[in-house]
Amino acid sequence: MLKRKMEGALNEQINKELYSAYLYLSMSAYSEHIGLPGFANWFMIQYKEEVDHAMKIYNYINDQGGQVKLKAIDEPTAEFKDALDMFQKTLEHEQFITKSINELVDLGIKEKDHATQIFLQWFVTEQIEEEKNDNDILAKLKLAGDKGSGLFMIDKELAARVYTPIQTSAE
Ligand code: OFO
Repeated sequence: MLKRKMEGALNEQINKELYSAYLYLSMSAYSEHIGLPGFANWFMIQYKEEVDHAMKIYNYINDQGGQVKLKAIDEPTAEFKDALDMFQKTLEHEQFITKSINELVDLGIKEKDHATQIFLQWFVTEQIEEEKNDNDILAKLKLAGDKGSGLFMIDKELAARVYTPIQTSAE
């Protein structure tokens, strides 16, 4: 059974995950537009993963007898300077999501909601991986350069990323 406050906070998180999806879809479109198909692939997979994150919370709210309430999703920016700018914005956004997940855990502790605390552990771990991936790609972009052959190599590497659906329900 979900308490009102936690239900509201989880619904907010669904909105943040769907905004994340929308932001990365916008980056995928921009990458396509500037001729970087590997980056477009990477961000398209990121988009799908964010939808999975939203659905994981959506299913949890339902499983716990709560009510999912969807809110409007903000418009993401469509303008980026270059590949480096996209990944700087990606890392910044993921740091914001990490903060948001940590606040949810804090609320779980305050409300003595053990089930939600355990549920959120998956997201705590996921955020470590997300930030690490973004930092790794940012480091490569800074090292190899975000132009010419360096950028071409990174684009080829990002083209190899494959989407693996995450488990979004308890069963
Ligand atoms: Fe990018 O992890 Fe969800 O938002």
